[in-house]
Amino acid sequence: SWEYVQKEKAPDMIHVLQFPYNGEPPRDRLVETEITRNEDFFVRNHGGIPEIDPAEYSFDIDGLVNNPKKLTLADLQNEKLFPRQTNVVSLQCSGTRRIEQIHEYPGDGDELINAPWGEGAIGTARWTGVSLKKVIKYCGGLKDNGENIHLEFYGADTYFKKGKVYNYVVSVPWRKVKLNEVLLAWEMNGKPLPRIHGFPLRTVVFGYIGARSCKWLYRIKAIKGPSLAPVQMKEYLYYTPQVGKQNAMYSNGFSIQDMPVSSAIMKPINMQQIIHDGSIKMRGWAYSGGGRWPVRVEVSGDGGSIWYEVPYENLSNKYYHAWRLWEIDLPVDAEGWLELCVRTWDNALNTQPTYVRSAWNFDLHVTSSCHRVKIYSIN
Ligand code: MTE
Ligand code: MO
Repeated sequence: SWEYVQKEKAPDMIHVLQFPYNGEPPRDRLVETEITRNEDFFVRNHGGIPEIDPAEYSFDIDGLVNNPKKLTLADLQNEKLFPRQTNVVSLQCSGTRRIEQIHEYPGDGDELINAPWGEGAIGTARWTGVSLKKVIKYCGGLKDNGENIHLEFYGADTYFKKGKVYNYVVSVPWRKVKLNEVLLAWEMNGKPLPRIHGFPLRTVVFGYIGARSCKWLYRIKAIKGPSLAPVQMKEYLYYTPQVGKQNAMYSNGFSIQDMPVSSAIMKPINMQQIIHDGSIKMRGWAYSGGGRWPVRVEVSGDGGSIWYEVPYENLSNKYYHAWRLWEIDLPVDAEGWLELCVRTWDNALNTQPTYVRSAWNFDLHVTSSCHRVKIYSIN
């Protein structure tokens, strides 16, 4: 992997895990641009990076489709067969901000796979490809009218867990695909997908956790119900607070699909000393999954007693499936240690839990509580 990290990623990526490679960009740079540069986009891998020769490449669509097919990239890119689609979509790993849960609940989670992410396991790109719905149609549609059918995605990478080797396999329900919200993408921001992001082809599932956006795609299988593969069944689960490491059963976990509303302060950063004249510039991102979008971002300089609304014109463009960047000059009189925080409301008027411990999931996925940073104010 290291070769591709050096070739395709910015030199100052924060290496969250060395192998499998997991990395996120420096906080300030991530919120400089609404569309994340490819070299700054976070990387989440379970295993190595497969080397696929695009000339040899094809992928299979089989299972409960009427006419199973093998397609090449040239087939997908043939505009007589499939209309091309480009969407601005954020991908967010459900592990974003896990480091806060690790601090709150030391010992929880799966130390083999849970990378200690900060606020940078999210990024936004302009993805180009074809809608999976159109490809299914080209295969004569689904059997049984698509009733309870999931599309299972196979990635060409392999990973180890507890001494066994697995392929990366996940699934999404047909009702998601039907909305044209699952793209088979070969371009990221107008360039071929970088190797590290799934070259030559990946799925991009809008508004779902990043895990369903399968890189290095080589097979799509239509099946009844969700995939039984371990990534789908045993990872990315949300448990009730009564469930801990000792009594967890995978069947008690809720399989996370839509991301909830969340946000983060990317500037200033934790423990920073700030000399100012009565206001502190704050910047960050706000995002909601499931086709919802941020409509109100509020910040506080006193840990959440008094909230200031970020002026609406200080939110970046609205898309249905992407983050909005925000900035505000927060009025601050106080000197000394202060807790800055942010919370976001989406268009369904969902907002964020107050504290990390307001929403405990021992599996350490989804840390969507108000994001807090401590700063030292000198006025
Ligand atoms: N696809 C394959 N084949 N293997 C993986 O390890 N990781 C998933 C998903 N797709 C993964 C994968 C996870 S958990 C996330 S969050 C996203 O890819 C991250 O996409 P990125 O690395 O392009 O940012
Ligand atoms: Mo992820």
